[in-house]
Amino acid sequence: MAEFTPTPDDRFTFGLWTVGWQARDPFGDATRAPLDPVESVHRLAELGAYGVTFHDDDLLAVEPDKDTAVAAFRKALDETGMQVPMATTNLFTHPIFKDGAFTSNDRDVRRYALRKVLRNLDLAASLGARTYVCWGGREGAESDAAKDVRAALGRYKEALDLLCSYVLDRGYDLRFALEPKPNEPRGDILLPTIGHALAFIGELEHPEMVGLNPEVGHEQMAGLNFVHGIAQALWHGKLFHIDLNGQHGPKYDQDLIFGHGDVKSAFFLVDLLEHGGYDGPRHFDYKPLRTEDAADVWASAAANMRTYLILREKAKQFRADPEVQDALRASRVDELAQPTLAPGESLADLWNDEFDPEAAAARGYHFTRLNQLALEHLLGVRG
Ligand code: DIG
Ligand code: MN
Ligand code: MN
Repeated sequence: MAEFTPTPDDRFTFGLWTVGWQARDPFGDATRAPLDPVESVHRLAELGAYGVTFHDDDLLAVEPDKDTAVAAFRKALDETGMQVPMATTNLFTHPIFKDGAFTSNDRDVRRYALRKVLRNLDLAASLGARTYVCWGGREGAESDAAKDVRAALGRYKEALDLLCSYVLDRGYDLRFALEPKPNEPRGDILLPTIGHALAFIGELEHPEMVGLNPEVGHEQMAGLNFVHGIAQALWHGKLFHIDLNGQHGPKYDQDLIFGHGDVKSAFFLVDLLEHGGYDGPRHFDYKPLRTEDAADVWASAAANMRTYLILREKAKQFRADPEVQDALRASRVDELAQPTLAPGESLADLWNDEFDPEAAAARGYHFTRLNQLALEHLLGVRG
């Protein structure tokens, strides 16, 4: 029986804000006490994690003095060997950001937001982070009268261009990863999906320095197929990081434990990540359920990693199953990788096909058998 105990080699990482979420929501107060980031580093290391990620403000959860908090954080990282592959800025909690940060109508707020990010870029680089996430949770509006979206995108571009030039000037080994989300906390958020963010990146001064940090639940909130979104991000070479969690379709952002939402999508996501050329951390951005106590929080962190490892093993068995390989061939899945025109073929050649459209139309693709095999691997009755 495969072992599902995580080790740092699995490169699982967690945001400090996940296990540290006090479970305050729009309809209720916190159900858990503040959590010291130092304890999170040690506990996650004990559970087999590879690293942690943070917003600037997360470090101040229990220690208001920044130098003291950062020193304690560094000490915990040194003691555990935990890495910090990614960092980000909290541009959404403080009331100053109520109309956004980079795209607030208030120019002074936009300038303050840039200073807040610049300060944390220095800290992120000093901790060895390679990816810097920008989630524009407050960049948006509740009314189409309130936001000139063309102007907002201009300010968004201005901010990213400035931040990229700062990283280049400082010689930091850092890239930016935009995190799309369609709504919540704003009525509509700018750059709502992977597609919007990819189009935006193409307009930047340094597009090679900007990629994506897609989150499972955010695309699914918009009713989109997350596996397709990740495949397109990979195809563009823009999957710089990923936020793994669970979601039950188009509703509020649930940030469930990975696999605790659409588990079939999670299975195919792990299959893609493990065989599709993503070599970044497997990062969890989830919220322990508000119903849980402190001990349950650590059980929830372990559940993310264990579920990923179980799905990784099932995906491996799925791909190794001779019947699956036969079904993939019968469904001509591999034929899609074959260019439609042969090397050196001209359009003139295209007209020379001997082809019977009616016969082709009558052919079946046998996807039912393939999908049933996948489901049976997932349900544990094969492999
Ligand atoms: C929410 O999905 C966002 C924030 O938690 C954070 O800025 C980002 C980092 O992954 N995800
Ligand atoms: Mn989310
Ligand atoms: Mn996220």
